[in-house]
Amino acid sequence: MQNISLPPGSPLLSKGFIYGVATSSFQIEGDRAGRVDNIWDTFCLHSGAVEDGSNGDIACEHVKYWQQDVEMIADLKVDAYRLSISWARVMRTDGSVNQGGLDFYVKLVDALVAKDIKVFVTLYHWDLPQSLEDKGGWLNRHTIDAFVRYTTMVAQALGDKVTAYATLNEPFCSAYLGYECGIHAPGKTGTANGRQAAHHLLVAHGKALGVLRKLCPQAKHGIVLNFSTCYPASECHDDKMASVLADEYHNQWYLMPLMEGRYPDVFHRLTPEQKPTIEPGDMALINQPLDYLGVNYYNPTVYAADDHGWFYVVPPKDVPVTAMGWEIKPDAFSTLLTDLHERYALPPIYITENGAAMDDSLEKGEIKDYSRIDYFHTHLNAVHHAVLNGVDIKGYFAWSLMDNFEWTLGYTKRFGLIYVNYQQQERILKASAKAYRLLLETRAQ
Ligand code: IFM
Repeated sequence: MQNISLPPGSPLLSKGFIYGVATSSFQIEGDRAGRVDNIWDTFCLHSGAVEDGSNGDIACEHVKYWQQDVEMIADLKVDAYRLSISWARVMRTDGSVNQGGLDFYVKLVDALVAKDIKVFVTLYHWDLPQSLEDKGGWLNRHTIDAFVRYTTMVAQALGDKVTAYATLNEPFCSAYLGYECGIHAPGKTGTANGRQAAHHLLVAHGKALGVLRKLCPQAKHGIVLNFSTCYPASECHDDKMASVLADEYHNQWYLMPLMEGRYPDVFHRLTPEQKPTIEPGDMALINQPLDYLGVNYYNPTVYAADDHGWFYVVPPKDVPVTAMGWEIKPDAFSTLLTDLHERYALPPIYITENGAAMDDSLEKGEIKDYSRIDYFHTHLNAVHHAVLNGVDIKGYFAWSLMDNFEWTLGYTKRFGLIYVNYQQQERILKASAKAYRLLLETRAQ
């Protein structure tokens, strides 16, 4: 497929629907010297932690090339750009502000606004300062206070120039991958750790929300969660139960406390040692009104029951997959959105991430990533169907603006609309970037 199209008259073609591209600080910025250490710097040093042994020291050198990157974003004709702030660039180890770091984001936001590009800022996209991790990181309640101080610094500097703030990106990844399975930074393990980190992250979200509302009253405030639609491996009762449990443990664990002030029923399956410590007032702090919910979706997951009444993942077999090995199933995206809408009284939704890593090849200066175009086409049409089902979706951000550091997979996977030649730091528009731009240009004016 060489084009992205939507049915004529689709709400996704209307003037108010926002299209954007997204990135995160650690994945693109480089300029290691301009900030203090964070947990990903440390994690990347562990042998075997990152597939190609790489790190974020250089990445896309966005701090150096930010002006050129802003031109590139504008050239895509997007309405909005979603970026994250590096906590370790803004706050020094002693807790004081790093003015140079903060000024970088002020200049970046000003340049985007001057080009009429709406700015969506995420405060925490997994890159906790190492000095805080040294004191226990998200297992230590004091990290919540540090997050509030950091949020205050950013909110005072950027204020209402930002269209929308998100406190956290994908707390599932920070808590489960980082503190429960240990495959992400900081590499801690254990159910108790994972659940406690998740709880502290959600409380940090709640406290930061209050600060944002006070300091940036005109901006919208929300949080970004990732979801994977859960399917049973078979029609048998145990597998069906397994997929329900997995959904509660990985998806609803984050959304239900935000929407209803309680954890899902799977909470009661945990032993007393595994349950997080919840202080009086915590659930009310988490359960505050949101202006929007950011939804990140890439793929569904299939689950089967194990012998202990728990669940395990059944890897995709004989189905289309991306270069990540993630199943491509656009109808699972509409199902997810419609299902969330039916379960909860949700605020408006922005699709804050959706996209695919594909095996791109640069031939004669061109990247004909037609499989990525197909992914965007089918997934945007899935969003269209969800809107027709009554889901209030206000916008869509493609992940990602450009190829970047894909965490434990280093630079081996490419998610960008724009190809990055890391040696020369050259940016080349892929066919998918041109198709995305064409879709945006053909919208109602
Ligand atoms: O690259 C990540 C991003 O940082 C968070 N969401 C998923 C993307 C693809 O894995």
